[in-house]
Amino acid sequence: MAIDVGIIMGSQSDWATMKEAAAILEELGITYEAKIVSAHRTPDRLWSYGKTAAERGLKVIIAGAGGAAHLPGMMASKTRLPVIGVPVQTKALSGVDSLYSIVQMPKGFPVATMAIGAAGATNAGLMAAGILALADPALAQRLQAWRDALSASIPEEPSDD
Ligand code: RP5
Repeated sequence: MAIDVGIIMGSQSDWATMKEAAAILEELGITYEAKIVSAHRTPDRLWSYGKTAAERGLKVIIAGAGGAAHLPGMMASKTRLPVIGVPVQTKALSGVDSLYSIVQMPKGFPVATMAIGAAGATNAGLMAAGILALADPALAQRLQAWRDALSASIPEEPSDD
């Protein structure tokens, strides 16, 4: 089966965050793979992943990393596929370090940068879904239904419970 989304992360420790992206992709019926690809610890793996991503048929890459989070930007430099960056929350600087490392890309090599942490990972999955839905009407319907259900779950009045 063709895999549409590549979820990559700098470390095993990022999976607790990045699995939120995997969960939403699964919920929406989107195929994905999840790999540990570190810009600093496995640079050759990063290079070959980026070099082959498009020819392997991936359509979107979600890249999460923390601290000196160079993985999303380096991946964007190596593939023309859209790269969505997730700043992982860190202990030392709460993920602001990750955010700053990912967001401020030079002109020409964009990374679509999400919020810090789990919300960012979920939104990365939803952003990937939105991109894929442009060419997949059935997925567009599933995504719309997901959004409608979320809206319907929000009460109009606050409660003490
Ligand atoms: C980054 O360093 C990873 O993305 C991770 O968020 C952070 C810490 O990695 P570990 O020391 O937990 O492996 O490269």
